[in-house]
Amino acid sequence: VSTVEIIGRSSSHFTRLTQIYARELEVPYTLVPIYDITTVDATGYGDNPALKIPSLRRGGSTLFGAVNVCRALAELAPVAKRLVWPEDLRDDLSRNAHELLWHAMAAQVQLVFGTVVGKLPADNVYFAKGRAGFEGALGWLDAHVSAVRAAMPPRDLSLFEVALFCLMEHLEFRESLPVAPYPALTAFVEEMRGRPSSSATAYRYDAPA
Ligand SMILES: N[C@@H](CCC(=O)N[C@@H](CS)C(=O)NCC(=O)O)C(=O)O
Repeated sequence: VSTVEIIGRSSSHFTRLTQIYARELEVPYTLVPIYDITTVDATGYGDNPALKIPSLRRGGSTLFGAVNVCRALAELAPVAKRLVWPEDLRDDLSRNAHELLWHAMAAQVQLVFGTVVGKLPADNVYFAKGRAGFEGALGWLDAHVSAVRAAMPPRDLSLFEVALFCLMEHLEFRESLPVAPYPALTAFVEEMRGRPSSSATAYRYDAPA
């Protein structure tokens, strides 16, 4: 398998999702860091016109977005793993769980980009409502995470679990929301933390050499 490039940041939860997939699926990769997340030049984002990370570059082609990247990594994987994708789970509970998880992933970006990077006031209705919905989604996930996981077939990896892990550790890394109100989610994080793919991708800020 030839080495692929993941364009992203070591401090990004969407990027970490793809890095954990690459490691678990034994696809060699190099992380091409983007140092300035405020730049509006698409070149730095692997030419993603939406100015978002991550992207995957392989074989002269570029793929945008974390879920796309995970799917492509699964196709490149030299090993057979049991993978669970959102479309494998068809009950309302599982579908709601994915909806709220993707919402929370995006809400974390909104909160951090707006109030930390953009230094905008957190009490503005845009962030106050964003935060309330974010907390609502996390509360729902905390109440249902056990049932959602119990409904999944035997697996080595699921997009839901890896993304949830990346999100929860990011809350602590960025100190955006306290994790204490979500005991089931913090217990889940402890379980996932032991994987070599988790420790190898711990959040940090990339710095130019
Ligand atoms: N739809 C994208 C969203 C990714 C995303 O929001 N990435 C964040 C970093 S974790 C980002 O690009 N933030 C910069 C910005 O929002 O301007 C995906 O699924 O990969």
